[in-house]
Amino acid sequence: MEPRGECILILPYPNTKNDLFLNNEMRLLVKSSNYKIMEEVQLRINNPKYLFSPSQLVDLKYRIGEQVDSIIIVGVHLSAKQHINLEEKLECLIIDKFELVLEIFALRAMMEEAKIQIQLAQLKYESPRQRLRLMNRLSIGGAWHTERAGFRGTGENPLHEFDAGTKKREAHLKGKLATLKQQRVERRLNRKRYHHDSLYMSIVGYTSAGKSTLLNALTKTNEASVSSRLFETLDTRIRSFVLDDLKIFVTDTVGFIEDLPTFLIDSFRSTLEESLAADIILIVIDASESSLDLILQKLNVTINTINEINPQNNRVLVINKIDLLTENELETRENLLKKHFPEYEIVCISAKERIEPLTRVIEKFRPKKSYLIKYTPSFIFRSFCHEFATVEKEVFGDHWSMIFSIRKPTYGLDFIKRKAEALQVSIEIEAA
Ligand SMILES: Nc1nc2c(ncn2[C@@H]2O[C@H](COP(=O)(O)OP(=O)(O)OP(=O)(O)O)[C@@H](O)[C@H]2O)c(=O)[nH]1
Ligand SMILES: [Mg+2]
Repeated sequence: MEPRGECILILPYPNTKNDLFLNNEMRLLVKSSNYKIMEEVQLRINNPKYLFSPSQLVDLKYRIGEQVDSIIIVGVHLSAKQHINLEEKLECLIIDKFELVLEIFALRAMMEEAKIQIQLAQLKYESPRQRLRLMNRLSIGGAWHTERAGFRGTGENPLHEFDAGTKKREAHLKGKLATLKQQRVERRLNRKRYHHDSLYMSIVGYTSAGKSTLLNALTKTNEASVSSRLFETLDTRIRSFVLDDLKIFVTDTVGFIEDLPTFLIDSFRSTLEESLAADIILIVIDASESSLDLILQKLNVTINTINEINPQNNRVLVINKIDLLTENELETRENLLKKHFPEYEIVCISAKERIEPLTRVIEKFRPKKSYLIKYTPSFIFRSFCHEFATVEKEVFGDHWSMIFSIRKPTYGLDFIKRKAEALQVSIEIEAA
């Protein structure tokens, strides 16, 4: 990707460990969006109107100098008012954390639905700022002046026109999204109709945890784009693969980050909701993070986000990138996660080198199929069936019968038939 320009990065002066973490993440975000950081400045946030004190602003202005195309990236979320105030004081382009994330999202989205979701989020972000700029140009300074005499009811008020334009555009984008959502729901229903006995899985996790690498490993392709840049994946594409005779559909999802704007999550809510309505959620963790705290922090961000959308589903914690760990490091990390999340199934893999432990876990979630079996009375055959399958109901008469369920019918039914033959028990089996 082409470099997008040079910038001065302003980060809040860190007071806590979390501030350090957020600042670091901000640097990665800037890198991922291809701005070149010319200078990094750490400042104290101590002014609600301009964020920074007058003397800090003077200093900043001095650093920018005469460069008209300067870009300042601020590593926090700015309110619309703060944004415009800073823009006017420093007379240059100011980009805050929201805007940067939106820019990255806009660059990476490939599918139409994601593109429109981002346009909607951009509209929600941009319109209050545009409105303020317009108000300043009209020198009316405050919202209460918008109804002043001369404008009222004439339809000439530029602010009214602006608001109407924004509403119209929002309605247009929402309409497009509704159509695309409908098409997606229809596709899903069709898929469920034709593949009702398949397994549906979704891969979630912090950005760069290795979700797309895992998707490629499971489907034995290289279709999903993999990169160390943040937010590489934005489109929730569905792919399928076969494990023994079980067809599995799997979706890769947008990665999460700490502090992701809620309106962005809202924009992606319907696609996320659909992905998270899966039979299994694989929560991928980058186990090679520099500290245990960081692993837990990133995992909590993921779990909190998915809890908000769908708190009930089978979850597997997938400890990834174990090829980068020593045995001791892996043991410590695994024990830590077991202690914090005793209710989750945990599995350790390297999406790059070895995913077999995960396929074994997926087997446990293979949907069961039910069958009715009638057989000539035999205690030995009956106890074999009890051991081999889950017996749901039994009836005893001239013939004995039971309804049982198994996970691997192709293999399981054949095994039961062979056992009956060996015991000279005559049987009839049909789907229940
Ligand atoms: N050593 C090692 N690197 C891995 C492994 N899995 C993924 N990676 C690397 O981690 C980086 C991120 O991988 P991705 O698969 O793009 O991560 P992601 O979770 O899809 O990221 P986003 O789409 O940005 O949310 C890439 O550089 C991968 O090559 C692994 O098991 N071992
Ligand atoms: Mg990805």
